[in-house]
Amino acid sequence: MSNHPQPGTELLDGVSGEELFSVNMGLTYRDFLVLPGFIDFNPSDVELDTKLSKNISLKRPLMSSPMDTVTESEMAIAQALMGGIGIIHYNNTIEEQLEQVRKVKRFENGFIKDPVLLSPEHTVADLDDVKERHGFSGIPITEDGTANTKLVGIVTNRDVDFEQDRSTKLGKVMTKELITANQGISLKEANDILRTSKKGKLPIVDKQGKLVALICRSDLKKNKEFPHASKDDTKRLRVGAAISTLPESLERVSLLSQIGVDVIIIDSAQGNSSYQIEMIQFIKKTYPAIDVIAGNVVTQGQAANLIAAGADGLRIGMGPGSICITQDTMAVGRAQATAVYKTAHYASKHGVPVIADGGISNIGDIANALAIGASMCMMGSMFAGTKEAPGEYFYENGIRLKRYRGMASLEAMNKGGDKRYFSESQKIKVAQGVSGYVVDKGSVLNLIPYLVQGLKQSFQDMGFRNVTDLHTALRAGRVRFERRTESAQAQGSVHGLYSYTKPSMRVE
Ligand code: CPR
Repeated sequence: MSNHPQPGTELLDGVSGEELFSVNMGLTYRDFLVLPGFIDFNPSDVELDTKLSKNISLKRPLMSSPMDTVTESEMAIAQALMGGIGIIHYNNTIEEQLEQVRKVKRFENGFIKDPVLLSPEHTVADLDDVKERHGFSGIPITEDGTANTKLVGIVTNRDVDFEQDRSTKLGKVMTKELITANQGISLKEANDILRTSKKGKLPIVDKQGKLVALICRSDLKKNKEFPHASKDDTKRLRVGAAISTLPESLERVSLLSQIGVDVIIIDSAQGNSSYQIEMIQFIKKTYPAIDVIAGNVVTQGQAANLIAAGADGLRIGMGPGSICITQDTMAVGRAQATAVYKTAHYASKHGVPVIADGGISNIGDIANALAIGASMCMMGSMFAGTKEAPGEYFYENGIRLKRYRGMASLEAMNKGGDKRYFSESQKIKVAQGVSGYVVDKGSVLNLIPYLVQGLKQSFQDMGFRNVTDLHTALRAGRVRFERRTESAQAQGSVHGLYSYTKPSMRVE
């Protein structure tokens, strides 16, 4: 640290955060750069530990947005395994949201907790259908095709490959002599059984013979270790859930608290409201063990109200989202870098971490957000289009795509997503976002390590080994910035080439 020029010395170059954001003009992440510092460590020495909220620390400053095309259980599991967190959206019924949270809390690495099931009454054609939709065979058969009844068999390709009549009932062809294991078995023990039995699948059953999980031989090779996984005190993965300020949220929070949700995000486009203040106070009083992240806000005044009400974290952003037309439609909002700096500056004095939410499309944006005071980066479009995002892939002009939509796009609002926009269920709905498509980005389990490696290299260039040092230096005026003119921005991007290949975010 002593190798950074100190304020007041001749070598001090660039401007401090305070000077950068003192102009009366909104800045975005592209409008400035961090000046390089001194390197005396490797990227692998960089620690990205950070705070999500007053009481929750995470190993990675990355999280996925509560949007119905971004975060359901599969995404939240992947985010938590990689050291961040996913926030389950609320564009669903209370029961549906609870089920998503439950799936994350019940997750155990290597154990499939809700396998596809069929009953003896289903036909070989039904099995073909499952294979086509999910891409796997080897389906456990229970008495009624649900997890509520006993396991009675298993059907694999070998049982049906030569079956001419696809209307044959599975009860006739399934294998009934099963090798099973009892609930409570460790992954290692289960793997040993699979290896010696040479079976493809190992059903795990409870005392009543009901199926509680399945282990697949094909997953054995894929089972990775996740040393940075975000876990609660009882070693379950962490997960958050979004709620609105509408009255139905009282029931949502009560049920979410019972199943162990780690954090609640009150999801409003403009969070500085009496509704939100009352909601924060209610949750903090009734469920003190749950951290509440409030927002969204972009000014210090807004932040002050929510912090005074008891918020454990703040979500920052009004209008920077990739799918968002709020600023055009409402003429209210703030350029995102200015919003993050100003609110983080205020919130840090109260020990409240802030989340930079929206408008992040590359590693540099993440690095900039952290450099100006954010403790976490929330992303929608970055994680949309991954394997773990809800929705099916489809092809357009030979390109593999998935849907990604704003929560106040007309499409999402018609499904209930307007809860964050105070629309009072009016008949006339004003869209604040759009619906579109993003390209296939592969798995989050590959994308996040790519983002993390890039971020560590960025920290090395800045000359900081961790987020705490970076934030301490920011407050002391030791992180030095420089504004970028439009021509500097053009020069900083690829230019002057006839053609080139853009690096892909799809990491295999
Ligand atoms: P990107 O990461 O895609 O740029 O932005 C995601 C963020 O956009 C979300 O976390 C949320 O705060 C915000 N958002 C979602 N739907 C929106 C609509 Cl319709 N309008 C404005 N902001 C939206």
